[in-house]
Amino acid sequence: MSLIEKARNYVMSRRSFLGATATLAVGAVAAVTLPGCGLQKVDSDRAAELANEQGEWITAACWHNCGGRCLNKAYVVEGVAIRQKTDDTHQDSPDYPQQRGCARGRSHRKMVMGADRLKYPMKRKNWEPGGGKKELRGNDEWVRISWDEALDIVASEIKRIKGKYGNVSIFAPVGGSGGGLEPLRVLNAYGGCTERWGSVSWGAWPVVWQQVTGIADTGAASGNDRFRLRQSKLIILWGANPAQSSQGLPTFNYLQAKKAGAKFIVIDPLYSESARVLADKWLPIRPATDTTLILGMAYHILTNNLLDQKFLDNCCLGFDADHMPEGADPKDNFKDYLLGTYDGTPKTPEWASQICGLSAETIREFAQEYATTKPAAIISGGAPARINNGEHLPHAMITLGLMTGNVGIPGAGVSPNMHNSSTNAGPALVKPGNNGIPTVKNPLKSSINSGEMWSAVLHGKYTESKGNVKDVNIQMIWDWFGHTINQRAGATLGIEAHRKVEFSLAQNLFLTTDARYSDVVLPVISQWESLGGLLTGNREILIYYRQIMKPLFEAKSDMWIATELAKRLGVDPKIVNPISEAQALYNQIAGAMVMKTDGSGYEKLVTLTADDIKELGAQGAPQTGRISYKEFKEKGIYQVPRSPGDKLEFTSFVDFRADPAGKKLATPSGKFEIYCDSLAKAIEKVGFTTKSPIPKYDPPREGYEDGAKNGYPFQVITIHYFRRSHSTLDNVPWLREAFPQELRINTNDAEKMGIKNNDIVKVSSRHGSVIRPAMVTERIMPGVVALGEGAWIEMDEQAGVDKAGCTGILDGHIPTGQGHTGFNSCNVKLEKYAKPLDPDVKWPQRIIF
Ligand SMILES: Nc1nc2c(c(=O)[nH]1)N[C@H]1C(S)=C(S)[C@@H](COP(=O)(O)OP(=O)(O)OC[C@H]3O[C@@H](n4cnc5c(=O)[nH]c(N)nc54)[C@H](O)[C@@H]3O)O[C@H]1N2
Ligand SMILES: Nc1nc2c(c(=O)[nH]1)N[C@H]1C(S)=C(S)[C@@H](COP(=O)(O)OP(=O)(O)OC[C@H]3O[C@@H](n4cnc5c(=O)[nH]c(N)nc54)[C@H](O)[C@@H]3O)O[C@H]1N2
Ligand code: SF4
Ligand SMILES: [Mo]
Repeated sequence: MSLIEKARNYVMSRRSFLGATATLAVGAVAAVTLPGCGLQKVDSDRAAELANEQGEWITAACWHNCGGRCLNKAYVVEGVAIRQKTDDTHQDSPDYPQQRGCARGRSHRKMVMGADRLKYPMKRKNWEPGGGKKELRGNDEWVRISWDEALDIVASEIKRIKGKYGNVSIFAPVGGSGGGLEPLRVLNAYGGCTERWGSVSWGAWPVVWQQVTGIADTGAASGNDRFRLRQSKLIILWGANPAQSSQGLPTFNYLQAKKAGAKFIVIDPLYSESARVLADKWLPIRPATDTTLILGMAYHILTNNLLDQKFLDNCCLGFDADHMPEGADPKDNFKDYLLGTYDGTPKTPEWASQICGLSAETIREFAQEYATTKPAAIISGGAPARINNGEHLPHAMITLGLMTGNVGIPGAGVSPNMHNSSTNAGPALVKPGNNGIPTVKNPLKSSINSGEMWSAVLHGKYTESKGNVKDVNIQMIWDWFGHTINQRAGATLGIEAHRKVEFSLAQNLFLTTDARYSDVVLPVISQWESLGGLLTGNREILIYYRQIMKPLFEAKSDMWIATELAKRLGVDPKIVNPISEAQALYNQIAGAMVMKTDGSGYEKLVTLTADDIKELGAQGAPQTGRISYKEFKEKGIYQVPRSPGDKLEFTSFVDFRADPAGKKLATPSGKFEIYCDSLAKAIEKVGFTTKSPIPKYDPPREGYEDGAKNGYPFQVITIHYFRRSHSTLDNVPWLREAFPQELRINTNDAEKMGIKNNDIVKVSSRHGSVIRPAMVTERIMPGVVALGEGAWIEMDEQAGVDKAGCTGILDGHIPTGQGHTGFNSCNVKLEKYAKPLDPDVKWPQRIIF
């Protein structure tokens, strides 16, 4: 009997023991977890047994929005992954490194085959058309239902809600991690829906970067590739922690730059893992105050004649009164703002020090070092800009680089270069083809910002644009490939909103927070159970992962669900699902392109014979490419050969710097815009807050200044965490054990409050409370606490606290700026919590059937 069959039988027998329904009241799952459940039990029992059996190493997807991308291989016996390993396709070397995975990737087996996988469609016991006892969402029992019943319920609720309220009442808040869009295909083909908009990821970077530099791509197009980085003399990691948030290769690449002589300065409230590995100097700064540090530095640079005046004159708009755009008030230039000529406040290091917490002396020294070391690179994560009304931060940071001319030179630059392009900026050197599935457009123009979506559901109003408040009556929420309640600010309102609507639906692999507060839950397959696909990562790699196992239990793909719903809604299934899965995969492989070694353009990557095409089960013509299909399939990766000095190196803005008049930037002035009218107008148009055309400090809502005055003496930062990719993988017991979800608090603060290591602390913001054990450490500055984002909400409704420490509970539902979410501007107060709390690794898993 195969392992999967055993697992099936095991779970089936438990199910009959438990009866046809199972309870998953909040915090009451203990009944179903006793003897080590289902797959994991069988998995561990059989792993040793199968260990010597002949299997195959197959490239397995590591498909999450994890900030890296590595080669992940599974040893598959009888259709079961019994072991994992990472890249050993070639010898490791600094110039041609292996693409090695992290602890999360190497634990994937425990997620995909987790005992808590959703196995069958389910409905809430007290559900009725229109909602039934809606207040029971999150506390009701689950009833297993057939796929037919599940799809019939979903289709009839969609029809009913459309008939009664119109398509606009169906809310499909597309995920932050940019997952599949299958539900949108069917909804759009059926008349449309209301969507969600606004970056929940890169903070204020995207619109600022685009308007000020003219480049739309925020991450990959900014900075240096890994070879050019080795030319840097000084690398400033400004609120960037690649060792944790760009796992895989980047830290290794930074170490090569360090070996080549770069000095590292880390600016971060935390003495982060990256600081530990790389930093020559650590500058602890109060969260959400970085703009003041930059202005203080800029003042020093200006008043000490450290400017690159020629670069400013030729390449930038708006630095001083002589370089302002036509029609603008000359008084509104940046130089006079720094000097305080008209507002009476010079932005001196002393002024900055009061806000950011670094001494004026430190600010001067840092400014002096930055301005006199060339080339120097400022590399920022999203974190310092992930603050309310924070557009001034990226604008000021870019301006600092412009003032010293540290831009457009190999090894220099200012960039939000993080995530999987970290340490390796530049156009993709290898990329997949288009899968050939056309998008289905939403006929409605209805979309609500993340910072207003829950209040819109609860109160029926949202901002469409400046001065344009619209009514909306949301009656259905459909969550998929995103963790909508958990991963957005204002999670308490998210729960209320889910309890208010007439129908709430989730499709996922697990009983996530969204699923828990839904009426119907649909189990989906993981990528390990799909036919396969291509994954991009850093610019040098393309991963080809294949099917590891057949779909587990009754899990189905998102596309299958959308297609079946289309049939029930009278929509042509061909619109929703126009080509086979095999054809879509083939299209990506056949269309994959690789940069020619001389950098002059792309050529086909994969040679495909008629037999290969047949094996792939697709239609197409044979073609010649750089590598054979067999090699691509067996290695599961193509990695572009590189060497220092090759024609594929990259530094942004080199061409522009060399010829500013000929190679203009795509901004209105053709230059970098320190005075950026289009940015100010773009922000104003959104309708939440305004921004000056120059980078003026504008204290963020719920930033440092706001909390100290109002009874919230601490600031919380919500960091991307080792344990998981956002919320994904949070349920893997190995990872829970290895990386506890702790509240980091400074030793002096803890002492003052009588808090010791592992004491349970209640953290409260204006928006909600969580409890977590303390990790008392000198590796965080006083006045700041840190909590990893992504823990799955586990409400103790009586006490009004989330026991898991989900940061979405603490962060406010606050729309500002370009409509991004400001997760790192949040004020909290702390108190010792009287009741004990078990480590979350000991909590029952969310197993229903
Ligand atoms: N392990 C892990 N890695 C991930 C992810 C994940 O979920 N888990 N998610 C990925 C995704 S989608 C993204 S967008 C990226 C995000 O990547 P980042 O934004 O770079 O990651 P963060 O952990 O939020 O913050 C980086 C560092 O900034 C510091 N910081 C926080 N607030 C401030 C501030 O106001 N000023 C300064 N100077 N520093 C500050 C933090 O202490 C942290 O050390 O991470 C990616 N990588
Ligand atoms: N407080 C706070 N919150 C944050 C952040 C922060 O710094 N602080 N960071 C933010 C950032 S940078 C980002 S990018 C967002 C990420 O926000 P989200 O995208 O909402 O978060 P994920 O945890 O990545 O959610 C992915 C979900 O999709 C599911 N899934 C995976 N594969 C499939 C599939 O094939 N089909 C379906 N239907 N589901 C699938 C996973 O199980 C998981 O539940 O979070 C943001 N949230
Ligand atoms: S960094 Fe991402 S892709 Fe790489 S192993 Fe970890 S989770 Fe997987
Ligand atoms: Mo993100």
